[in-house]
Amino acid sequence: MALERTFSILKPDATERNLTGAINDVIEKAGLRIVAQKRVRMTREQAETFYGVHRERPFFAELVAFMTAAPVVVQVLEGEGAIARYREVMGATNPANAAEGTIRKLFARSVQENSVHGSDAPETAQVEIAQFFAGNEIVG
Ligand code: RTP
Ligand code: MG
Repeated sequence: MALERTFSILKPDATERNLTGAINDVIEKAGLRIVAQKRVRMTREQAETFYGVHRERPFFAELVAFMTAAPVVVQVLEGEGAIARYREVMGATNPANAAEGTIRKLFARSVQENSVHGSDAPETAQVEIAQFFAGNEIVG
């Protein structure tokens, strides 16, 4: 499998509870390397762009409000098959369905406040990374 990069967000429910170190520990123990990381407060415009694919969904307004309510930590993760690997480590979107040992099983509060985001495909990973990081901010 090829070395790959994925985009990750430690969401407001995670930063609020001071869980960024605990989540990074799970990420690193899973064999993913954090090659870029910064703490930001997402603007409404950034959140609306980021979740543009969900614009017509009933939870969109609430999701944007949640994502902008407190700081997030945005990251680029690198590893063999990093996109699929991170989705596996995150667990199901709804923590009630997440497997034991996954980040969402361990930490998520609800289907919305589910602690982390991870890209779902190479194309989205590329777009999402470029929304938050310049090339020289990623050090592999
Ligand atoms: P993500 O994009 O954050 O990695 O999560 P995902 O692929 O597992 O979930 P997705 O379907 O893309 O939904 C994006 C985020 O929207 C919130 N959500 N709320 N209230 C709801 O029914 C609902 N469904 C999704 C979650 O924060 C989810 O991660
Ligand atoms: Mg998604």
